[in-house]
Amino acid sequence: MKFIDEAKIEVIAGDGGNGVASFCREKFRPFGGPDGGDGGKGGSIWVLADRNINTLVDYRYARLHKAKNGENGRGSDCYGKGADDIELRMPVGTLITDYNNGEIIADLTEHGQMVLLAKGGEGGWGNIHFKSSTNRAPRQKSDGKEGEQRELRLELKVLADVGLLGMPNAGKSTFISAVSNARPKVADYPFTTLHPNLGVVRVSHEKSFVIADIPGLIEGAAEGAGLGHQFLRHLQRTRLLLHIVDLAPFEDTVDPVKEAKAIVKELKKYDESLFEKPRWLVLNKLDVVPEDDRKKRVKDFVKRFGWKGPVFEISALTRDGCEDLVVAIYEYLAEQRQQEHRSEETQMVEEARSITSIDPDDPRFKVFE
Ligand SMILES: Nc1nc2c(ncn2[C@@H]2O[C@H](COP(=O)(O)OP(=O)(O)OP(=O)(O)O)[C@@H](O)[C@H]2O)c(=O)[nH]1
Ligand SMILES: [Mg+2]
Repeated sequence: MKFIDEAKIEVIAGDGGNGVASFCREKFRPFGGPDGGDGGKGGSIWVLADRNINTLVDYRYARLHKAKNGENGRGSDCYGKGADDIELRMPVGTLITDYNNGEIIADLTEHGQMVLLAKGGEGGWGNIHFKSSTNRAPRQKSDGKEGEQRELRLELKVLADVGLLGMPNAGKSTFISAVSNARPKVADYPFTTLHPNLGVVRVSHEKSFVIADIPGLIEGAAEGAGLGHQFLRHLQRTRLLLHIVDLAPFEDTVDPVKEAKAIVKELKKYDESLFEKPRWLVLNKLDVVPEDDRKKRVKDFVKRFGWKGPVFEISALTRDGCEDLVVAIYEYLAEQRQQEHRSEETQMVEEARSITSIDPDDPRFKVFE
């Protein structure tokens, strides 16, 4: 499932500093001449594509990006200091267009790609530049140029990193509402969620991931019970599944272990590769379980479910335990991504090593004549 992550930002480059008209006034140098320095350049704003960032969520919070102005020049041949450039890091895949006329400014397709978004103004000239044989004491100087400014639209097609899986009423939508910007409907009847929802989870500055909430599954979904199981296809490209379980069902007759096993069975029926996908167990609604009973109930569940993987205990309603879970997910995803890059790099190195002699017909080489 793809959705468009969007943001609108404004970039304002710095103005150039003004040049200055000044003359050398030193003892024993009666005709010292002009010595007014140039203004420094204003800071420019660049974008840098970074594969370690995967959403635009930070740009929805920080909308205005302004670089500093260059310093004005001074006398005694002092040039004004140029202002530093600003580098905005955005995910690979971001399309940047001018908000007002739709012109494409940058299409970030590769890690490390850098594009200028707003150019800083040039510094003005001091009067030393205007000296000539006919005008030895120029009073001219020029002012710095204005920096560019632009309103930009950022767009990124994102895929969900994490998928939620569980029975109706398990608290999937409550969880995604607690941790992300998504606000799906939450209600105490089954099948409240009829369409998948995506939410961006912001862990900290420049750290975020995308989570997908899908309709609940029930036993027999493969045969069409409930809403069926076709929604599971939305989880196919995720990296991690969270199996959310209601540990405190309203009715005593409901056994959470039996329900959890039914979900896993449906998952396997739908697609073996989805079943093999990394999956974490998230026991929800712990706020309803009396505190002195929690440990025992969790232990009993894990044992009867025969679960060996990671287990998290949360209350999506009070948000207890949600933060720890979110941080653990982020760390897991970051580690996965790094491993992928590492293996990509190893593959490239191996490929390079496998080239023992240069064949001019090999399309990997460009022959310059
Ligand atoms: N006490 C308590 N109630 C919760 C918790 N999480 C969810 N609920 C309640 O459980 C009910 C179902 O929550 P939803 O988030 O709609 O569940 P869902 O899994 O999205 O359900 P479907 O969309 O029908 O599949 C709502 O009444 C929620 O308020 C929790 O941690 N504690
Ligand atoms: Mg729901």
